[in-house]
Amino acid sequence: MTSDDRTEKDRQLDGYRVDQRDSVLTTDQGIPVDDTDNSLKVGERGPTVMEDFHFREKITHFDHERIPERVVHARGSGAYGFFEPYDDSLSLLTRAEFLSTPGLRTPVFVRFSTVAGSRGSADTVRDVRGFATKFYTRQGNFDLVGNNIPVFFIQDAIKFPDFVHAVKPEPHNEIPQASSAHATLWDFVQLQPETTHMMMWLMSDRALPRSFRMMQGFGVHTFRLVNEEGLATFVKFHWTPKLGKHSLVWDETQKIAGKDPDFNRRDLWESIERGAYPEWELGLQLVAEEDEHAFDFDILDATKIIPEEQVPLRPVGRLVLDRNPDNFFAETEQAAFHLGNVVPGIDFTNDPLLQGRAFSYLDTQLIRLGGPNFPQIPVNRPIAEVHDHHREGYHQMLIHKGRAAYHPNSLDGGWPAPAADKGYTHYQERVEGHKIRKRSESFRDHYSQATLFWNSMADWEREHIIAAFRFELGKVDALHVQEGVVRNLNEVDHDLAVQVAEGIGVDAPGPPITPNHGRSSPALSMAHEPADTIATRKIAFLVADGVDASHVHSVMADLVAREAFCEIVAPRGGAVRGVNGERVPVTTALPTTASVLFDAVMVPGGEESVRALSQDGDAVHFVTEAYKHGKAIGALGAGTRLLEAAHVPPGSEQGVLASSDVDLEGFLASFAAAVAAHRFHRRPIAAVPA
Ligand code: HDD
Repeated sequence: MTSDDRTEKDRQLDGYRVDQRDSVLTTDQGIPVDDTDNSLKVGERGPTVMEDFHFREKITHFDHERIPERVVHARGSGAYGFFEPYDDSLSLLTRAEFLSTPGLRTPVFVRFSTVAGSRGSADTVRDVRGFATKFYTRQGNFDLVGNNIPVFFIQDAIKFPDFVHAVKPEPHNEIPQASSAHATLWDFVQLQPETTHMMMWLMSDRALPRSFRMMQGFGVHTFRLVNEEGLATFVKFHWTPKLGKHSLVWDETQKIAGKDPDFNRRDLWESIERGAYPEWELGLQLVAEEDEHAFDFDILDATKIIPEEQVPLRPVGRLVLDRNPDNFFAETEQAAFHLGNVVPGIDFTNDPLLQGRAFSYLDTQLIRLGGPNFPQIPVNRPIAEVHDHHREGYHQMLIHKGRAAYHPNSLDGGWPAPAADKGYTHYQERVEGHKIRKRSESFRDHYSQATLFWNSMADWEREHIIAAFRFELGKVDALHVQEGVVRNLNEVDHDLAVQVAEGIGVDAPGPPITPNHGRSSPALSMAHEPADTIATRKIAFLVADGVDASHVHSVMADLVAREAFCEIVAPRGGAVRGVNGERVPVTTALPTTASVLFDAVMVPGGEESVRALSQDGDAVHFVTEAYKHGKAIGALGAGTRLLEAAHVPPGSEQGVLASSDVDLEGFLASFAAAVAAHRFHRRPIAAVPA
């Protein structure tokens, strides 16, 4: 990146960066330290003396290094980048400059997360993923605190502590970690049918993203855009990944959780380090104020989507992440998102989930970051100027000059003064009513959209959903809870409920109260993703001594030209010997990796290499397991014999490409197409022992 490409936020952070190269060690007071390996003692064998200020300071700081983890979304990773609108067309609808100034690159920090697990939990668990974006706009910070699923578990924020207590590890034994497969969550779910739609998404492959870079993001709520005239338009925010939406399969995710618990974090970090910058398109669904009631659901209900077939996405700009943080704690851990951070031109609606969130996020930072001055932490600081009458508090970093920390004042010239027409003006919505604790009748239908989701799935997506329900409910040790969930599922789709019931061994339900309405929304399925790129897909080349190096070079050159990431995997590290004595450097040794960490496998030829691999259980398992997980497998020349050893049947329609080397060009094109297809879900794998 040249210095000209740097965002204003990046330049602001320079003032806080500390480069310790060529520096001597000092205390926090700047006193040079000559020895940090031995405490100050009376004689070589002690005792240690209290006056050792370096010892005291070092231990004290260490003792205080931890802060509370986030109460939800504790595990996450973040990156910086920018947002850029395509044109100025939104200027008619919103005062938000960052959405409508062509060429204006607004710096962003994005943090992706899981929800239920604690800070050290595995990345690939079945869970919702957080997708929180802080836009450092010239009009102040706007935080879009979204998820990778467009609906939520509950309709009213007052239910959030109940829901989170149910999904988190159970309170008596703190089991299970980072998993919804336990009785308390499903007990809550069966008693709170508003969760049904979200549970359909959670049991789908959406909860198992292959990469943060390959998942959608959603603002979830209906917000408002407000223009210069004060006129509002309802809006839903959608992030669509440039690399397409892709998921892992459940068996794979469980294995990755052990092999590489940092799988998604590493993927984000490495792709940015390699210059393959993740990118999303921002799309908006816009609904005129007068159409608020034009739908058969309430647009203020966060358990509902607006089907894209009804209100198509309007593409408005792109988000690019191009820089990893320098320090995880300072930046990612201390990043404080707040749904209440909006800029002029973006406003709230009366969605009761949204209104409650607007309280919770500020509140939580006070305990997590230790006081009201957390907006001064570098990652949280706006690039817009900040002037206020707030004073003091823990960790105050600013030296406010002047006498008058109040408004109005005459002693400091009345400054800082209200911004008049440049200020944030709340949308002047007319509201009236009785003060009541009640849910709107318009929020009552909990099943129609769950059915819409189910109806929109491809057959393999449905199989995955059924398997997920069977797994999760199979872990529930209370029969009445299992039965309660099946009863709810029956109102989604009878066949779904019957299949889940059969799998967990409870009685199949009778006919539902309301039969399946038969409608679908193709946009909800991941089966229609274009298979047009293999960029950043990880491909393992399985090799041993005696490999045909020309196969390695020609196939790898082709895949790299298509922007794939290739690694040479061999029984040991270092290098292997090619068939003509050449040195082929090894990227990863088999004992340190596994097929689950790759998207595809390539087996080059070379009699000796393939013979060795066929007798190596790890190598054979690598191929068998990749087959089981639906991944593209290629083999050239003698390499095809490793597929035989792994009992993998060749067949291009199932993504297994074995070639005798005659038509390399044809092989390369078909292999790339198979990798781009991501997964082959129709393979007969029931009996595959991997
Ligand atoms: Fe939340 C964190 C997303 C409902 C209360 N939430 C948090 C994060 C994301 C979301 C992505 C992590 C931010 C980060 O990376 O630091 N939350 C959502 C979405 C919701 C939602 C999309 C529904 C549409 N959340 C929600 C409700 C409440 C909260 C209803 C409370 C009434 N959420 C919090 C929190 C957290 C949080 C307790 C924990 C850590 C934090 O805020 O900073 O305030």
